[in-house]
Amino acid sequence: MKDKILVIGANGQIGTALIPFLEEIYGEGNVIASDINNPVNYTGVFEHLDATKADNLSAVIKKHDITQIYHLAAILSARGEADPVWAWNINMQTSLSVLQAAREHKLNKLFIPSSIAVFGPSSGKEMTQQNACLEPSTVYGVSKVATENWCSYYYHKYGIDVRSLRYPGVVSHQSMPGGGTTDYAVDIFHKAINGEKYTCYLKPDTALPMIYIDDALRATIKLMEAPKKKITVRTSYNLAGLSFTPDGLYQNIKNITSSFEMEYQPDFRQAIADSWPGSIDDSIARNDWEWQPEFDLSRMSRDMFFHLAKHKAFASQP
Ligand code: AKB
Repeated sequence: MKDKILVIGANGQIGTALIPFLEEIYGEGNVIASDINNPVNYTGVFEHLDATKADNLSAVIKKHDITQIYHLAAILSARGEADPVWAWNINMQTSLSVLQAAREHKLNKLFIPSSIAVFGPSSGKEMTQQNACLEPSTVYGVSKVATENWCSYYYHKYGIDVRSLRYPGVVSHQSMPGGGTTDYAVDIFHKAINGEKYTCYLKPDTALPMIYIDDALRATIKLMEAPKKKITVRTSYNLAGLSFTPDGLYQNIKNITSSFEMEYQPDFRQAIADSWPGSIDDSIARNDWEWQPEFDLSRMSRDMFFHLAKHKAFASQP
């Protein structure tokens, strides 16, 4: 039987890019997109779903004979700080609904991502290890530490094959991120392509772990398709793409469009960024399922420009 995949949070930054990728692998009719908001341009099968409601989730699973779920909905680091209890409730209720549904409906596999936000000041700043101390500074990070442990619990207690990656900041052209601390690395390209000045909310020398969307999607599928015996981490795998600072990215973009200007006005997100690592040791992912990123800073910047220029030309067509 072919797998039928439900993507929760399909309108978000990763969901928007992942769905066409999954459709290529599993076939269009076998990927069901779902989100709490209706999609703008999506023409495939879509379910309006509030994943905090376990009954609604169960109904969608039954209706489409779902065998796998990619649960991508979450309140991210910066947005979560405005209302920590609300962010905790959404992040935990959705993750627990998905884990419980996997058990009830005997799903084959689950993907529930984590984030570099699980790390905090005590985790170590450079080449942060898989088993570093997890004392995060944001409610998003706290909810992801808890979710990682629930994933491990469901695997060991109930045999649910749930897999996870600690995503760094994702840089993508398909849609805008929302509510993260790493969002500047996407916003900056939109300003540059429109010939506008960018005001960065982080200091110029703030190094953060990032990953280009093509690498993030490849890592996700590689993890999900790896044989079960290769998966040695049942909380969440450290994952690295590249690391850069706002100034490094600015200089790189200036090589493509020399008139681009940027200024700095750090805000509350600086403290979040300062609590995170500057780089990640992902050697366990490299050993277990042969992970290897392909995009460095200049390749990523050129690819972002290429795609955003295409979107812009398309949008301005009569
Ligand atoms: C955020 O900035 O909150 C996210 C993340 C690193 O998980 N992009």
